[in-house]
Amino acid sequence: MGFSTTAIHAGQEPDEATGAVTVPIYQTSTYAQEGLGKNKGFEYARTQNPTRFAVERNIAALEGARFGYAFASGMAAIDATLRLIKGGEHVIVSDNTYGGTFRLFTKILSNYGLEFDFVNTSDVSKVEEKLKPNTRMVFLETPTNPVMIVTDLQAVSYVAHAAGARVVCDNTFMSPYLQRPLDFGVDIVVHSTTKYLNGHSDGVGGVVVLNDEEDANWLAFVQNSAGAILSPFDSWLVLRGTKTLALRMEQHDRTGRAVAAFLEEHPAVRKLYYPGSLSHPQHEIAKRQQRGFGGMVAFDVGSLDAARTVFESVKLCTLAESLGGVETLISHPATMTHASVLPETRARLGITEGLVRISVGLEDTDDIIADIDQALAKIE
Ligand code: P1T
Repeated sequence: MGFSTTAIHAGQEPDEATGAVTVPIYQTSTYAQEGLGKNKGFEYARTQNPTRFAVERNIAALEGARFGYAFASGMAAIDATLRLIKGGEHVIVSDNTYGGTFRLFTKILSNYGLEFDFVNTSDVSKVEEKLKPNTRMVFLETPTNPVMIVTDLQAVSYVAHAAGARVVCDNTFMSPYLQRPLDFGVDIVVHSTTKYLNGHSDGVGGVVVLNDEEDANWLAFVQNSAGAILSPFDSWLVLRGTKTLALRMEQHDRTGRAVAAFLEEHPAVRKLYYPGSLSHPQHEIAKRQQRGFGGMVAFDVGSLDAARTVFESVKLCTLAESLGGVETLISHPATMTHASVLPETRARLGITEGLVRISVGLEDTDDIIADIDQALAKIE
């Protein structure tokens, strides 16, 4: 079956009781039981909820996975995934990730004996160098937030598996329409559903999908025991979102290409970060493992003053954190999403004070470009 057919139908049968074609929002905390130990498979809503089950099955199908677990946020999904690692074990992480991921690993999980090494995973030899006998996970983001570094999923999976480590990929920037990491040997995919999967900037959520049954059972246990579940309403919003995922991603991708081409030629733009550009260092890898390049584009205008001018001059683009929604959002990684990353790391990665990130929305392409054009023209 094709992607959109799966998106519209997987995990969703017409409601048995009424025939409702849309999975209802089962807004209940508990379920009546017929007798002790006699129930319909639903006991308590932290453990089981039909709306959440539907979105979990839906996203698992889109990623080509057997199991899926939905959480209250992308960070909750990542936190649950790291519960596969025990104190004394080692994790290799892409050195540019969403700032919140870096913060969770370095400020919280490292207090519990988990050991982290951050490397540029676009260079597979750097991953190999850091592998140790106690390495149990390689955590990738590709393309990375916000400087769009691309990691070769197949090459890293190969070396990690040879060393007995699982590979996790945060696929938030691509969505399963543009990239399916499990097809390249990755073991576990995480998403912030807050972004493209929901797609409308109206819900926070996260999901983990995977094939390994033992790891899946542990994640289900963590989901129920720690309890950071996705609510029925938010599950329903994500289900509504994935139905149009293919159409939305096609348009995000089209406009992303046009915006990047415009920026690449603009004299005020010192550097462009976009894997679709022929000058991107991992352009060929991106072409091989992605169906397109998506709607995320970052560019450097050289100084905080210039960036501020852009933020204060845009009229259509909205200055805000987050991405992947229908409206174009523009943000300043250095002070917003990546404020918790050490200044020297930010400098090394290119997250300068002049870096601007755009999540191109679904407005008309010409309107988005015209807005950025008039804002860039205000830079002195
Ligand atoms: O915000 P939350 O749903 O908890 O997701 C966290 C997260 C995880 N992974 C990636 C790649 C992300 O980009 C995010 C959240 N990112 C933003 C809020 C942002 O503006 O980049």
